[in-house]
Amino acid sequence: MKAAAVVADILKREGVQFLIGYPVNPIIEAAAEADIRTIIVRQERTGLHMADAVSRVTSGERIGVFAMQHGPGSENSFGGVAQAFGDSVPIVVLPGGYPRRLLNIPPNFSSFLNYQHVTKWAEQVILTEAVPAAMRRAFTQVRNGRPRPVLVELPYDLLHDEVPDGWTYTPAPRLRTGPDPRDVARVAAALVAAERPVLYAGQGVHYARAWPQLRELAELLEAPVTTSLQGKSAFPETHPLSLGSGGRSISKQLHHFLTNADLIFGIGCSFTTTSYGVAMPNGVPIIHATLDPADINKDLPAELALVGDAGLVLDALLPEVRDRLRGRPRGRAEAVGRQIAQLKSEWLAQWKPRLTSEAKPLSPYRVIWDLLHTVDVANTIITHDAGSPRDQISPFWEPVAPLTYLGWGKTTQLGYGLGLAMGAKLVRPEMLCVNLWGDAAIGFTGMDFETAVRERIPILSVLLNNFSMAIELKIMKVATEKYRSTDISGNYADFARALGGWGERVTEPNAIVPAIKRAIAKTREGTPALLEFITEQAEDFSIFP
Ligand SMILES: Cc1ncc(C[n+]2csc(CCOP(=O)(O)OP(=O)(O)O)c2C)c(N)n1
Ligand SMILES: [Mg+2]
Repeated sequence: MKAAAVVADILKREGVQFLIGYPVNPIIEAAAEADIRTIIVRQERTGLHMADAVSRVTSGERIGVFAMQHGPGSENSFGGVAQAFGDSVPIVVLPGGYPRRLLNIPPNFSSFLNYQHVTKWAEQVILTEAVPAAMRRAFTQVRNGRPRPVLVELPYDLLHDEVPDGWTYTPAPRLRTGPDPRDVARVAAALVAAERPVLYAGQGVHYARAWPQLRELAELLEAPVTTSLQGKSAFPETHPLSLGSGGRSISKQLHHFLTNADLIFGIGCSFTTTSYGVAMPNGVPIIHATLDPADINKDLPAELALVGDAGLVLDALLPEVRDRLRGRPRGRAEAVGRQIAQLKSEWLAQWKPRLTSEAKPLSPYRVIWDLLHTVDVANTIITHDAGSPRDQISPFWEPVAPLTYLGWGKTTQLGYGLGLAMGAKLVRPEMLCVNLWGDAAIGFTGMDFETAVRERIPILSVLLNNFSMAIELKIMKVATEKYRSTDISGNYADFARALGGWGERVTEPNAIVPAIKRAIAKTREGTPALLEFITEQAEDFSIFP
């Protein structure tokens, strides 16, 4: 067998159903021959974002794979891999390489060298007989430990050469590690002793599918729960103990409970310092449970720590906590729930004028509020984009089911949301998959709306067009006044229609809901839809200094 066919065969054995890619890479042709659906994008970055969503939405049960050509293909893919690295998403990246006689000669781009900093594992294969072992290493790395991209660079000429007979391949296992029982006992004691603990869930809970255990722990401790943006939807935000998610903008109840906490328990999170995560208050002791020991004491010192898969950590903690409580709830839940409800209603009352505004241009908050109350939230997967849309939606969207909000932001590439929604739709075709973005964001990856049309991936794209990079207005005052440097323009409803999708421009407040309903109906017929809402250049966010 030729090396390209061996790679395709291995992908199939690893359960890969779609190969997302951009030519030229002989693996694409070999995958099609092996009946793996090939999906061709308009630029590499979106394809990587789609592969990223395949892994995210399946908790890493299925791994997103992307293949591209050597040189320009690999050079142009950097953003997509870097985003997956920043947000710790396990994907397999298969760049072609220059033919071996030219492989490491400048100025030829070396994926092996250039991707070192944004992958957890990168390999360059130069012998056909080494292909199966390289793929085994890549899949073992991507399935285990800290989720992050892995890369195997396969030179163009090598992919056309024969792999000697006799090669074998066994799919890589997914192995979990558990915490030290002595530390589990210490953590359980500290959690039970705390008067005002707050649980903070990261995406480790999603990858471990440890949602029931998280909920059980919260209910046992009668403690409020928040999440990182990446962990959003790990806990139902309609639950009486939910504080909503962390992010740049947050709810009043989250701000209040975090500030007044006497202990914060982070589970499946990195506690990385970021502008797009809620900051932990100074001086409050932290217990840090995470898969990756490299995160312990990294940005924040931990009073106690547990290293292990979030599911195994919670499985170990639950009986220890239960023992210490001796089966007797302490009767805190009602008071905590009441206080959350009180703060939440004050907060929503404060935002109500924005959320239900009749103004024109539209309030972006009104669009989000109407969207939230028109879709079937439990059967919708939504993602934000970089810019104001992220900070406008994340505190107000209340997911009720796991992995129905794809949150991100350790790095924040404009245009990421489109590929995420498309990748989500590939693996969850029964769900309404939505990306919410601004008019700067669509400038980066908008052309791949054509991919959604051509490849029959009927997503709903919600665009807030304020003809501006509004989030930059405050920091680009002179450039805006003198040179209109934050202005942008475009008619994106026309653009969507020109690419073969459904497109509507909405300017009236009472037209928002009917347009959403028509667009959802179009997605059900198999047509991707783009709703372009003409919005004001809002600069208000639910931010607590
Ligand atoms: C690739 C990339 N370049 C630059 C940025 C910095 N950036 C963040 S948001 C933004 C402008 C966002 O404008 P838009 O999408 O229209 O949203 P708005 O704030 O206007 O609602 C910029 C330039 C980024 N996140 N990603
Ligand atoms: Mg804008």
